[in-house]
Amino acid sequence: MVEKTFIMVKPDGVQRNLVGEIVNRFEKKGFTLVGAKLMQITDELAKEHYGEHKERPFFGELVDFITSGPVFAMVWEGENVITSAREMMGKTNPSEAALGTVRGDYGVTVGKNIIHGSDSPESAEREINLFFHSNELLSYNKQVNTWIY
Ligand code: ABT
Ligand code: MG
Repeated sequence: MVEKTFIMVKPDGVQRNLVGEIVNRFEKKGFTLVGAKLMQITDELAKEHYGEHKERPFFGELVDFITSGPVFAMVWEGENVITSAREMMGKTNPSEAALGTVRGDYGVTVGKNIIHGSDSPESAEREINLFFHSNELLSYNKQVNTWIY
């Protein structure tokens, strides 16, 4: 099933020049980029985005971290992209993430784990709507998709 997911290079990934590397991995995998922007997350948006963690002890740090610098927000499309992207990212804690995943290859600690990806179809819809206006998402055909599907 063709789905869309929300992927974000976090402030640490932007500062460490990993935007290109991450975009490259998703492009080479065969997914289609349908929206992207460099942005500064406000306190309000951060609290909304991480709402499910608001009772957790690390909530304050999480909000401080995600608003500490620009992030690169993206929407990617493709078959099973929500689950595939989570696999490409690796486990939440980079010290447990497999080599070959973004977090396994580039991360060390859970507090700075480089990349975010929606964890379910419901989160994907919620997060895409939170970060993008519908007119920022494009629908187009790529010739190469005939060699992927
Ligand atoms: P996100 O993509 O940031 O949502 O990470 P992921 O979905 O893999 O993991 P979850 B469980 O959603 O964690 C959200 C952020 O909270 C941080 N965190 C999590 C901690 O700092 N300590 C913890 O004990 C846990 C469970 C990691 C995630 N983000 N960052 N940065
Ligand atoms: Mg999460």
